[in-house]
Parts: sequence; structure tokens; C-alpha cells
Amino acid sequence: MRNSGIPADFIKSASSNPIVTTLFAADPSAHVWEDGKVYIYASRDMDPARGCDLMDRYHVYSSEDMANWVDEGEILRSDDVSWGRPEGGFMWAPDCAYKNGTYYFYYPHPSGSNWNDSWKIGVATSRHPATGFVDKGFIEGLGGFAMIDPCVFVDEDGRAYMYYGGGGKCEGGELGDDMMSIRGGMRPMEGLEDFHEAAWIFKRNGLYYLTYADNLDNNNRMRYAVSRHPLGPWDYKGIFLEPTGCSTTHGSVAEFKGRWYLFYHNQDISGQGNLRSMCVDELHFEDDGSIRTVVQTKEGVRSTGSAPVPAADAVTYAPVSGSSAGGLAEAGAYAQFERIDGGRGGRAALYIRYATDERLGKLRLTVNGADESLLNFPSGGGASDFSGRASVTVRLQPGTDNVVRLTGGQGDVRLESLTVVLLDD
Ligand code: FUB
Repeated sequence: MRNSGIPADFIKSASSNPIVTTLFAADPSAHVWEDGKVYIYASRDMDPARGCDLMDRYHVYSSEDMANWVDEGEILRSDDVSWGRPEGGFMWAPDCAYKNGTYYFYYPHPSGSNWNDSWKIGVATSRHPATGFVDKGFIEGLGGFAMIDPCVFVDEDGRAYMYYGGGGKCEGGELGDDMMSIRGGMRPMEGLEDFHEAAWIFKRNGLYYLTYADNLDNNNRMRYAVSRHPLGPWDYKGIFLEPTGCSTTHGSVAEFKGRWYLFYHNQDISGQGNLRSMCVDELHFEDDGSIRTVVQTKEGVRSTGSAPVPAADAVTYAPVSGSSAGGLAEAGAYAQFERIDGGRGGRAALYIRYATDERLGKLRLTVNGADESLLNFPSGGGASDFSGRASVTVRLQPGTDNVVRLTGGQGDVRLESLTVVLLDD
């Protein structure tokens, strides 16, 4: 049976930052799509990290109320990209656009081993916002040295524009109807001050805003400029996000149910600039359209009121083998959940209840013997307080023989149960 929703004891009445804790995800590009939900297209900091070169396996997150975020699962990895660099990795900050029933996922990826000279902008498409993406190749004529971080803006008149850049250079141009070609070429975005990377465009009251990361050493801030035309020239306005504590900064702006939000990342969970976590805080405008400095909070934002429905047909499993009772502190100790029903097979959200008194415990997740990821289990209230909550979405095989294993050795984490929600494909 297919179902949806979140287990009742995972539903939060208020948000908190970072908004996703189980995986390290960065570079959030947020969009509100026609189903009324807000979606974040994020890059993924693989753990353990090595610079930003191992980044891979894009995940999408969705929310109905800004307080509860559902991991929609992985949509693309470097192995899926036929034209990409042979060593993989380097799946950096992406974006997504919607036009005429198709979702276009844009991502920067090098095409050669000399990674910073060979960037291209890849495109994958789907009829769904968070699953079913198929790689369509790259945009001809775009890319090269440091040219990363695509952002696509579809205007009210249906015309679409692409922006990208890095290393101090920002370019923009109009996309063709196929959303994969550039009409009339790209041109430099004029008027920006101290541009580094992470271009993002949005429109409010007829005014276009271009936000970006600046070059402050090891502590990038976010700046912005405005224009009456989507391709500028731009009128520089100032800094609106001070350093987050992370060496990179990257953000997006979206309006949801009448409020404006800034999505960005920091390194609060890991303390490492290459293991980042996404945050959201409110964005406020002055009467003249200028942006107030965003207040970075731990509390995050208020729920917009429409909390998700509790999952009705979710199935809960207890660990049936391994060493869950004694915790998973020892290297090689594991807890295993067996005979998990994957229904017809496909995406399944795993909701894990745990206890730990570690600041940050970690367990390695394997599904049917395949290594999925190292998962985070941040402090849950104490060694025997099973109020800790972690969730991640994976793919299960059809039928009831799925096996989920969590292996320890990185902090004392105890597992109570696993609830599985099968997601519509
Ligand atoms: O996440 C990898 C790179 O770091 C992004 O592409 C940049 O914007 C910066 O966040």
C-alpha cells in the first residue's frame, strides 16, 4: 500500500534551525510549486568530507508548513551523468525550474578531471517535483573556469532566465523554449559589488532582486542588487546576511503563504565548513523595497499553520537482531530491522526513534546490503530518553524482504524503532 504523511510523533509544531539534521545538505534553492508545497533542492555534503570534492547525491526536501520538512530522497548522483568527470563527485549547488508541466533540474558538474576548468551546467527533467529525474545532458556553450551555481528564474510572462557564475564573474541570459539553450548568449551582470558566487533571482512588486555571496575571507556574506529588468544592469544595495560561521554562504529567497524567507546554510551541527546544514529565517523588506539584515535564529520560523497529516498506514518495526539494547558505541555494533515491507518498491521514508547523550552520534545506514550513508543522530535528550528523531528517504525493493541496518562505532546511540512510510513515486 502507498501512503504519505509523517508519523504523529515526528510532527513538530514549530521549526528549528538547522531544518534538516539527519544528512548534511547545503546550498538550498527553494521554490513553491503548484501543489502548494515549498521544495528545497539542495546539494549534499558527503560524510566524511574531503573539501567539497566528494559532494554528490542531490536530495529534495518538501514542506507544507515550513516547520516540518520531508526528505523526498535522492534525485541524481554523479554516476547517472554520462558526460561527467570520471572520478565523480563535485555535484555542487543546484536549482530547479518548472515550465509547462516539466520540472528542470540544473546542476553544476565538471566534465573533466581538471575540475575547476571544466564546469558544465547539467539538466535533468521530470514530470514530478521530487522524483523521476532523468539526465538530459548539459547546456551547450556554458561553463568553463569556476562557472558554477546555476539559478533559473521563470518570469510572470513565462520567459525564463539563467544566471550562474563563480570566481568573481556572474552572467545571465534568456533560456530558449527548450529550457536547455541560451537565446542570444550570456552576458555579464553589471552593477554587482564584490560578487563571488551563489547567484539567486527573485521578483517582488515588479522589482528583480539578484542575491549572491561575496568574497569576505573565509566568511562569505550575502549581498543583493535590484533592477527593473531581469538581466540588469543592477543597482547594488548592500549586505543582508552577515557571516553564518561557515566559510561559504549560499542562499535563496522564496515567498510562501504571504511571508518571505531566506534559505541558507551554516555549519552549526558539524563545526566543519564542508559538512553544512540548511536553515531558514524570515526575510523582511522596508517600504522602499530594500531588504533588512536577516536575523539568524536557532528557533527558525513559525509554522504557517497547515501541519502535515499523520501517516495513517505507516508500519513500525523493532530491531530484531544486532545489539540495540546496549547501544551502538562499539565499532561494528549494529541494529537491524528485517522483513520490511517495501510495497511495490520505490521511495520509502525511514523515521528512526533513538536515544543518545552524545552531542553528535553517527550511524552508517545500509539498505539490503548497499551502503547508503552515514546518518547524524544529534543529542536526543539523554542515553535512555528515546525522544531523538532522525529521518531519511531511501529506495526499497518490492515485497517484504527488505533489511535496514544501522552500524555504530561513532558515539553511543540506542535505537528504539523504525517507522516506514512508502512515498508515491
Ligand atoms: O557547495 C559547493 C559550493 O560551495 C557551492 O556551489 C557554492 O555556492 C558554495 O556554497
